[in-house]
Amino acid sequence: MASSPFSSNIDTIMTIERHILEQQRFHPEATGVLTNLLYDIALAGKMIASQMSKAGLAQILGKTGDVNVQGEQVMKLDKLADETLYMLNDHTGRLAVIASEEHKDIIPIPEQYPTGKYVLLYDPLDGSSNIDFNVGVGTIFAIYSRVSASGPGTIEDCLQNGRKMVAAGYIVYGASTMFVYTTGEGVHGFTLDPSIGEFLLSHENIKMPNIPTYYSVNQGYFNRWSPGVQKFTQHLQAITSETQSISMRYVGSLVVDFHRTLLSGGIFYYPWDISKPEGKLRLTYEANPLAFIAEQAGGAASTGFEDILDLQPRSLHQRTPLFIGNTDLVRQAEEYIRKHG
Ligand code: AHM
Ligand code: MG
Repeated sequence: MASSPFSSNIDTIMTIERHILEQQRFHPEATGVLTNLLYDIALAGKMIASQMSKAGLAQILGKTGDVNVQGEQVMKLDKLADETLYMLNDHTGRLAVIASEEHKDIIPIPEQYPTGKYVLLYDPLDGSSNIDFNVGVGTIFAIYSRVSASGPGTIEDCLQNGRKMVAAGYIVYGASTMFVYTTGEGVHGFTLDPSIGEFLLSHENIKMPNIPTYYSVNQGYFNRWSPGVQKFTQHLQAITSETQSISMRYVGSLVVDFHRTLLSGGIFYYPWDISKPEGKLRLTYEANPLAFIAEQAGGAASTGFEDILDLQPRSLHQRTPLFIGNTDLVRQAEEYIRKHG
């Protein structure tokens, strides 16, 4: 192999584009369509991040809250994130169909554009109730291969078992913007360098630490939980000893709470309760993609009874309880629930 004529370390900078391309080499049969699809999502992430950074300004500049200084409509950020993801993906010929938290039904590819072999599901702006308080939010996505033969994609394309997922990821819009994804070859994280407008590899092959640091749950609902969930929570509180402590953090944005759990070890859970018998979080575009990432990072994700990825989705916006994080803790939660309900 010819050696580089340069002595600087510039060729060690791993952009997201280069990384996705290198991952593609693990799959000799790959045609590059998935690579480009992931890159389009990363581009959407950059565009959404740019709007997010102006979040507070939209209202100030718009005065009425409806129209900004350029005379454009001021769009709510979750709608804007939804449209950005759609606009970057509707015409590329890579997708058969799209589904979004913001739309009741599946979103077809417009007739004038070709359909492709992949299916994209997303929550465009998870945790959007936090935006007004300048707290981190994010985009979550899942990608499948279509099961329908050709033409417009169908609801069956969107309701596939999580184990069929081809790729999953999320983008966190926080103190910095991060893109985290898996194609089943480990979990990789990139941080947006705003000075060059590019995601650079910052967290390679993420593995969830085995020693848990935090548990994360909305403990305000404690009295609504089942005895098993209550006892599991009390067990977590009792772990704190002189040698080990497990602290509590809860942001209220699933994607941010999960991101912290992934990097620090621990467990996030949003169980069912007496007012939400199905749980709150959505299976197809929240729990499933994060479950794929958790498993790839050595963790687990469960409903409290079975693995999230084993569920067969019945509807687009189906809710599910979610326990996600270190495998030991997820299995302990299942054990408490099995014993105490
Ligand atoms: P949303 O889809 O309306 O944003 O709700 C999902 C969010 C998750 O990001 C978060 O984990 C959860 O709702 C917080 O709910 P709660 O306020 O009940 O703790
Ligand atoms: Mg959400």
